[in-house]
Amino acid sequence: MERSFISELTEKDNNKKVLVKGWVSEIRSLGKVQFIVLRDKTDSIQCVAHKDEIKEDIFNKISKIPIESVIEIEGKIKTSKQAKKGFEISIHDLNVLSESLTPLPIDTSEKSKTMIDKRLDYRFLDLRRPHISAIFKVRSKVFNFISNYFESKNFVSINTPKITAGGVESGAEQFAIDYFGKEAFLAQSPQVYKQMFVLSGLERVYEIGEVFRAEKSHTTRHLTEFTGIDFEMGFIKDENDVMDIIDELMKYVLKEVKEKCRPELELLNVKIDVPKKIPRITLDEARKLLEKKGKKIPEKEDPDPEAEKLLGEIVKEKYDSDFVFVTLYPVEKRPFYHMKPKNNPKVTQSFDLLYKGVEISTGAQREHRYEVLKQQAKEKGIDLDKMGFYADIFKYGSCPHGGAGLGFDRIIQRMLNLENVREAILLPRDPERLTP
Ligand code: AMO
Repeated sequence: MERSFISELTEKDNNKKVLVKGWVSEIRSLGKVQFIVLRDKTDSIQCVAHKDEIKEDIFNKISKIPIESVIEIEGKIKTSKQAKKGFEISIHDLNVLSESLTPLPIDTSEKSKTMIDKRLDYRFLDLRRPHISAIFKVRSKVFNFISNYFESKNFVSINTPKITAGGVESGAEQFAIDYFGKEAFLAQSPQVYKQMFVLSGLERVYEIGEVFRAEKSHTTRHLTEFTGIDFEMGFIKDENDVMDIIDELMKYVLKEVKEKCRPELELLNVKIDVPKKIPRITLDEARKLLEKKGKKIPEKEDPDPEAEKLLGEIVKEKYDSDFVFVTLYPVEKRPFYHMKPKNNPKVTQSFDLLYKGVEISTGAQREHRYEVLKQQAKEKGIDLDKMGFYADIFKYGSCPHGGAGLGFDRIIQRMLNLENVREAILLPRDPERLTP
């Protein structure tokens, strides 16, 4: 007999013979009747064994099966008013494929109160809980929606090296590694490469890949290895073209999640709001809005996480949007490769995107004119010509361009209202965690 997945079974299958396989969530023995709650990757179902209807040895072994053992059950679908689904499986035969050890190192029931650190130590068991695996089913779908979006807009998918000789972001954030006796670094952004391949003539590129940051941050937003969604596009008018893409991307992704991840959203008790248009406010305007609510941001400072959270709330009330673009960050706070507007050399044509009060993206129009870029680098104490191939890419025909990087893990965290970004990634890496 072919295996059925639990979610495929319906009341209409009454009396149909089925074979199901999965993990044991629960066993209840009530004398002459015993219940097994069996779980596969799709759902759970109650299976029932009546002492006088099955072989004695099968009936007797049920109460001894440890929770989380893997079993297969052959039986018949029977409608039942008491069963949660309105039907159950009446067991004819049962086979234990692998007995679980006891006790389990963590509680795998939905009521589990195990702390996140212990859960991450046993992540493979943590995912036995349907509302935890639901996070990763949504994440997988979102990954596809994002690729679909970029493909539909004629972006070319690229894969760039993660072992590098150095990047263009702040050097302090790089992990140094020993590369056959030479010093190398794990890429802390595909920035140089995405610009390189726009200027190669591909014009529009994107990459969804690992990004490494040697930041000793113990926050709910920071990882040392995260998944970045980076894109870059040529022949833009200005940074608004980049924001237009993100605006459309986020709306598309949220609409798709809302439609295609219904069971997971229900399990996670998450409601998705798709914004009409993501508002764009300048950093100066953001400062004023925050000040009105009693939060003053010093002139030379960026909003801190607390201010970003408050700004998220202000924007939700004012524009009914979970998102907001904050634009025109000061030159001091941005890397040398951001373009400056003609009429204001103190700021950059850059933006951050906040989602429910947390930064999920940074982007900008880039300076593509070699001489200007060289000057801007110099102002930050960097010699562009010492940056090797990065300087070269601007010398042989370079078009106006811009792009952004989005944090995939943070997007999932904000979307699903998870407390910590570590909940949104299977195996997080942070300053304290290198295993499993
Ligand atoms: P930035 O450094 O702002 O920009 O990174 C882009 C986005 O990546 C996410 N992010 C993180 N997520 C988890 N843990 C971290 N430690 C972490 N650091 C960053 C955030 C952030 O918005 N080259 C530019 C992008 C560009 O201009 O195209 C860059 O890397 O969501």
